[in-house]
Amino acid sequence: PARERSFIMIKPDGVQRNLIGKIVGRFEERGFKIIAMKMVHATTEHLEKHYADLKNKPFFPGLIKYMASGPVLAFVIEGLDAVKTGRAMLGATNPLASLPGTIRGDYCLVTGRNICHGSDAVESAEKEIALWFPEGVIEYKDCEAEWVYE
Ligand code: DAT
Ligand code: MG
Repeated sequence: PARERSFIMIKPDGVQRNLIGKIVGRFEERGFKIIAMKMVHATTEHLEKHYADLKNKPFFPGLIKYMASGPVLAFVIEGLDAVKTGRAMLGATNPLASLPGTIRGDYCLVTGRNICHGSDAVESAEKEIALWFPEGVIEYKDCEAEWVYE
C-alpha cells in the first residue's frame, strides 16, 4: 500500500463544535490509515513555526491567536496521495469556495474559522509531522489495506 503521509489538524473551533468524531471519521472511511494522533493546546511559539510561511501576512497575528485559543486535534494520515486527497477532502481555504461534501464546505462559513488544516505538499507534510510529532508515528499493520488497495 501507498505510504504518503499528510498532517491533518482539527482547529480549536472544530474541537469546540464537537466535530472531532465526524472529521476523523471521514479520513477513516475514505481508507486512510491513522498513524499518529494527539490533542494539544499549542503555544504561540509552536504555531508560529507551523505557520512560518505566512508570518508576513496581515492576518498572521489573528491566525495565531485563533489557533492558540483552545486545544487542537493533531493527526497523521497515511495512504495513496494522502496530501492531494486530504486537500480535496478539506475544500478551499475560504469556505465560500468550498463545495458541499468537503469538510469546510459542510461545516464552516468563514476563512478565519475554517475548522481543519491539511498539509499542502509532501515536503510541508514532512516538516509538519516532524514539528507536531517529534516522538514519531506509530507503525502497525492495517488489516483493511488489502481491501482498500488492489
Ligand atoms: P490553508 O489552510 O487552506 O492551507 P493557507 O495555508 O493559505 O490556507 O492559510 C492558513 C490559514 O490562514 C487558513 O486556513 C486560514 C488563514 N487565512 C488564510 N488566508 C486568510 C485570509 N485572507 N484572511 C484571514 N485568514 C486567512
Ligand atoms: Mg496551508
